[in-house]
Amino acid sequence: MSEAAQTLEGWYALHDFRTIDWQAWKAASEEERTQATDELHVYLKLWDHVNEMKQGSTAVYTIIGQKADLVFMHLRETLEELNALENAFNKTSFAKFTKPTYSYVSIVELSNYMGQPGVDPLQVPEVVARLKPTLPKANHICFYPMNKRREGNDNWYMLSMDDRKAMMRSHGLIGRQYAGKVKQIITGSVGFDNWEWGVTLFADDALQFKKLVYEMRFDEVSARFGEFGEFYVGNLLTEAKLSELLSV
Ligand code: 76R
Repeated sequence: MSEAAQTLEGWYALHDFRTIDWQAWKAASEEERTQATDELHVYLKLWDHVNEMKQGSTAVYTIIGQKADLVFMHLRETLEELNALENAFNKTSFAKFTKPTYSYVSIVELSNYMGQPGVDPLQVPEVVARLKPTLPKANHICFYPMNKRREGNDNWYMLSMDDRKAMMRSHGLIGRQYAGKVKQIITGSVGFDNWEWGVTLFADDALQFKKLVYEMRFDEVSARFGEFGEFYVGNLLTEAKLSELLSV
């Protein structure tokens, strides 16, 4: 049996994708719409407060294309909290005008492939900060789930630790060239959801998602072992953009 990578886990993650039922929204009375919008604002404020208190973090983006209209990405200490906030949102009068389209359950994960021998990662402040990150207010988000292949000679899980380390080093070196342009949050989802990882990227310039993901396709770990789910790309939903979005 090959050696499992050691992983560190941080906050649990829920990516909650919704579409807006525009027909119902347009058919609703002005009063109903105002109440729904006000309730949504209350939740956005509440989530901002959670961010400020560093008890979790929530990002809200609009999604381009027909897979969804909105994503709420929530990071919290426990699955109970994620479940509670999902249910609380579902009970709002705004939720009545949305339909769930996709969700993803995972946990912020760092693996030890790039770790320094003899250093306890939990004593490194940058590592601890990355496990419980405040989600950035970048202009754009990109999310997709992925697996590492397990087929014939391309079985990631049968490779030695040294081989995997070498490939992850090359992966990390490509990633580092995008430092300052793309922020990645890797969430592990083995045992929680249908894929092995969620990849969430944030950038001010959405084109950098394409550049980074494309460059990685040529790198062995993605070229041989990467299997990908559906891609979602979105724009930051600010308070001003929300009013614009919901005005009919
Ligand atoms: O954590 C670190 O920054 C150390 C290096 C590193 C690890 C261990 C790293 C760096 N990643 C790691 C793990 Mn990554 N990453 C992806 C994708 O589309 C694709 O081809 C793959 C999707 C992107 C775009 C990306 C970006 N990474 C992982 C893992 C877990 C693997 C395992 O445990 O087997 C996955 C699934 C994964 C996938 N990676 C980086 C990036 C970027 C931008 C970096 C540099 C981060 C930085 O230095 O700030």
